[in-house]
Amino acid sequence: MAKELNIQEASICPATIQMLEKAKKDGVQTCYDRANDMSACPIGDKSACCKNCSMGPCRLSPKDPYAKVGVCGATIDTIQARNFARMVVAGAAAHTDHGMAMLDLFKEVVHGKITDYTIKDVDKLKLVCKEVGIATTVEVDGEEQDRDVKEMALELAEELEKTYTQVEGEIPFMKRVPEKTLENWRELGIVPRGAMRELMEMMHRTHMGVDQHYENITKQFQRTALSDGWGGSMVATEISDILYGTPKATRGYVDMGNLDEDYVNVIVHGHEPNLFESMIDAVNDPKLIEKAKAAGAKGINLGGMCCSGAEVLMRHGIPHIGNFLSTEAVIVTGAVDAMAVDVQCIKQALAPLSECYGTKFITTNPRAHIEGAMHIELKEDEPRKCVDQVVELAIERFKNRNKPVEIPPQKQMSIPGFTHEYINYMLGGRFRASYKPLNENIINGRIRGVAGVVGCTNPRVKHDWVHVEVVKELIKNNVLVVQTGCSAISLAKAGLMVPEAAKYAGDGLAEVCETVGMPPVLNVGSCVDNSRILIACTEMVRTGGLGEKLSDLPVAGSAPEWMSEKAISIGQYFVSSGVYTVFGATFPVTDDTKFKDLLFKGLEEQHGGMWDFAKDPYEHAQKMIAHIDKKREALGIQEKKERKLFGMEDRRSLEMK
Ligand code: SF4
Ligand code: MSK
Repeated sequence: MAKELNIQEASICPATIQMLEKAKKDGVQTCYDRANDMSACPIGDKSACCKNCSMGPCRLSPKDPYAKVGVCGATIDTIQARNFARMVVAGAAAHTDHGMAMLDLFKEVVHGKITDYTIKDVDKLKLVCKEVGIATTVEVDGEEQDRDVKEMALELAEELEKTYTQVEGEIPFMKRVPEKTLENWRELGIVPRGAMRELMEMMHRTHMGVDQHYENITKQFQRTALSDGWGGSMVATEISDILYGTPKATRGYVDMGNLDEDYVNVIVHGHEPNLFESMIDAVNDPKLIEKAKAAGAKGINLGGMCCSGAEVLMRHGIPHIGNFLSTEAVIVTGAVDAMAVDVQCIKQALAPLSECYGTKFITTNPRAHIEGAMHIELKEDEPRKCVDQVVELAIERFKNRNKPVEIPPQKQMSIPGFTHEYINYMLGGRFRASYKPLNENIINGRIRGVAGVVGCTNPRVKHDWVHVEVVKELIKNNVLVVQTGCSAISLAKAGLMVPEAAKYAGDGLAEVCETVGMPPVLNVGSCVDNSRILIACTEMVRTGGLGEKLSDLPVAGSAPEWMSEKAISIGQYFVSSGVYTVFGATFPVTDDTKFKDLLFKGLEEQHGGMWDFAKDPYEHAQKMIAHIDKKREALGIQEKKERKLFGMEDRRSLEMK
């Protein structure tokens, strides 16, 4: 007999709660019910089992971890290090494959073989070229001139391909890493050579009977994670900006109230921006709008979910309908006429659930089919074939809607789009773009430090609640928060991504926000855009006054409700970059083991970053604040100095960079 789900305790999102009540009445299940019915396996939860060969599977006791070993003799430290490494590999592979697909697309666009997408942001192209050492100008008759865009783009594509395929050397974006941090990685032997090589070697080393020392396994999974953060993910972000434009602060609405019963509602869910960019063209096509009107609709309404949604929310202001734990609830509204998905974080349950509500559920990526879903492949040389068909199916479903529609009213305004480039501009203006005001305000103590709060939502904890409480506690204590992914959507729904939310911040942070006109919680995009946080941290080091290494900065990372292997890879590349990182919900290691000690203590000696865990949001935030204070102390800036706020005058007086 299934346990009764306490819906009011499952989430703090009113729209999701309303839909969970409706699901109950409709007799359908969601991940909340399934998590409620099925307890997590206590051995798997602590990574104390191994099924790497058929002499096992072997289960060790998480309560008495050194009591026994696997059939081959593998200890708890080896087993959990291998399991952790494989999570890093899966997460890093997801980002890397996404990045490589973006690079393939970029090459085809530059060669003119794909014409539906173009290079939209030439400035960004030049900036990335410069960062990896590619010339952007050429001397003609003694005069310096801009280089041909196609020529530059091809050279950049060739250079960035090394991120994936290089077998020896350092990946191109190592040129961005602060010198002292890079020196440290070189000494430790964790500079990534090329993502494919790191992923392959990691899988080899976790095979039965290969690498059986947790410290050596840890070294390789750090290298693998760095090939994601400073490689696969970073390339995905930069190429997306070059092709589709670098986001700037913009107005964008979130939550289920953005669905409209009178319109044909189309949702895009997944991670790669191509599907969404083409869908924007389709829903704005007058012919398709006419068809929708002929079917009795007022028009076509487009919304996003998960990271596909997060990207277009900040790039185009397209509404975001719900984060990972709301994706089923969105279908339960009965208002979704079609949902097109590509890769990552798409619950298999969406297919049968869509069938219950008559929603057309369409997979579009050759790498991700789902049993029960219709598959219409998005071919990048003719993307409109796929997206137009999705819209036609949505119109057909609208015409034949035969289920009651119930749309929760919640609709919240937010200001996303705080990319590194925009922060630079926001703080210093067009001609004096600079991080100097940010560093100054950290040094004078108005801003205590910066926290990256990211990651998924997970039905094992109260949906959105941990994210919101962690962030509120941080800003109350003058910590500026930057966010990505589903976590950003939790805070946007809670109304903290508007300048008026400065009222929740401590006095110092509130004054800076009011002076600059920014929210205390900044949305920087999707999961792969965590690379933007690395770039922002690098810029803080470059600007000066806050140390020489990334680990000197008064910053901390957090994923309060994480669930995916990608989150482990992200957490690891932050830790290996020198950032203290706290996870909530659960942590996949056994307590009182040497491996846990290494992750939670030993790594700090190597490069300044380490893992931590706190389920309680207030403890979680306080741990981050304590770390930030420790770094301030080490920098000698812990004493609050006379405040210095940067107004227009100050900005004008800043030296040109
Ligand atoms: Fe058991 Fe060792 Fe095989 Fe793992 S590799 S299943 S610990 S025998
Ligand atoms: S979508 S990885 S649930 S953040 Fe990127 Fe959200 Fe986590 Fe997926």
